[in-house]
Amino acid sequence: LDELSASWDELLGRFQVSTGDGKLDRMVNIWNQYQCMVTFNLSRSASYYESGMGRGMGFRDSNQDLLGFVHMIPGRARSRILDIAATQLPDGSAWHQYQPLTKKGNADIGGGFNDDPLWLIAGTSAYIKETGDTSILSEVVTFDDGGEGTLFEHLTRSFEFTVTHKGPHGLPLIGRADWNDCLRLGADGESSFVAMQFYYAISIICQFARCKNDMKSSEYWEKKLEETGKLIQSLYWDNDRFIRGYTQAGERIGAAADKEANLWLNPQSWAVISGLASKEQADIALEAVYRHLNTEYGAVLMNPPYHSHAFDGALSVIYNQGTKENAGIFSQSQGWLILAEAMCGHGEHAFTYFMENAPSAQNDRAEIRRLEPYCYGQFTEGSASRHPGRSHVHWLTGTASTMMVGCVEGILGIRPDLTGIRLSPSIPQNWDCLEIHKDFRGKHLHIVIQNPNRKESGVQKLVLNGTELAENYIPASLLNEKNEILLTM
Ligand code: IFM
Repeated sequence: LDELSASWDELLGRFQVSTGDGKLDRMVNIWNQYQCMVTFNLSRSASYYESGMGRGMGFRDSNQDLLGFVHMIPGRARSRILDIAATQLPDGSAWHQYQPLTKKGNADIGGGFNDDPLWLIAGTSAYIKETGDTSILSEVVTFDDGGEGTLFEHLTRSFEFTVTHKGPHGLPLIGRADWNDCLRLGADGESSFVAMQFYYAISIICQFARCKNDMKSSEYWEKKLEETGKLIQSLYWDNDRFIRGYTQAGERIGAAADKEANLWLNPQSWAVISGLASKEQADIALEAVYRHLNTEYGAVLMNPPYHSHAFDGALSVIYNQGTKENAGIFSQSQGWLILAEAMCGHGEHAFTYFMENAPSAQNDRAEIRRLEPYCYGQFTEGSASRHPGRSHVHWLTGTASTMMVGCVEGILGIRPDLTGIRLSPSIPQNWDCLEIHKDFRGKHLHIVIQNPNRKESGVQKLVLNGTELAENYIPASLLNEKNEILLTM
């Protein structure tokens, strides 16, 4: 028992925070990390929900599960990325799921979810940013047909797949569906979620080019980013919100004038996360979310729910209003929302969203939530349901990972990039001091954040091992074995 306890102390000790808020600390320090380990190990596969070949490790899911786990055991995240890449099809597309035992794509489930390939870029980028290990890009990995190429080649094919699968407006096709399994826009349907992932992928390539000091390539990719951004903006921004997509028939989904589902959560948060939204758009879109989607248990996935005006591909209409993808509070999306709010410097909102949905904040309403007060479930019933606040599908969700990123990179503002780490906390104003311990690329960081003027974001001063830095960024090359970091907001 002592050994077991010591091994968890060591694992969880790689990231610890003390904010003064016990509910947040308990989630981030213990239970969230524990659930990250569970989802990393089991994905949505070898769980109580296992049903033979009908399920496997999700291509998208497993990439997402990495994001909150990579700091714990980077070596395992590395092998997982290579395993996932080995199931990729030669045209860059992906089987939607693969079997954990054979590590082969599951043909019974098939492929065609066009968000899948782009998650490989996001997963790999998160691994490299945390570890600095670019050697992973040179690893040779097979494709599903037995051909092979470096991981970098796999990422290129993910990218090329999107480039060669665009719809009538020149925006990425959704394929069978995107992150939202219930959204079927048809063969020519285009998804703003995939478009934003695509924009994000190009921005990652830009960062790689800049980091290599490859000015020519960096200029090329910056131009691509700008062109793509303009196109997405012109077709998906609708006054105070980003719409969800275009159906095959050219119908806009998620526009303000729609009778149902006229505001969707994910395009608003992803517009910020991807870097697409201007500061003004981000503030407006997030305010719309707060006004129209937020509830005391978190923000619903879209509103109003589908009932009488669902288009043909709106599969979520089969769910009761306020549940699952039909205006339920999808837990994973709360993490993205927290991250987006924090990236905009809205510490109060970021923390409010965290508390509304945090398992540790539900102890006094367990009879409503009906889920263990330490783990996330897939969704909580929204305001349109007769049981608002009731939660479902415990453990089997990518939420722990997304929430870990929302809290650590978002609220606490610890944002590693290719060459170092940016510190940009976005916290509630009543926090006056917090302390973080983090292992980073084999070194230890002890970060103290002081907030004497009760700000929700903004950095006044950053001192690394006694030396004041020019901005809120620490180049990895300046780090010692042990580092004392003092940030003043
Ligand atoms: O994104 C999916 C996930 O892959 C499986 N569960 C439902 C989510 C939203 O549709």
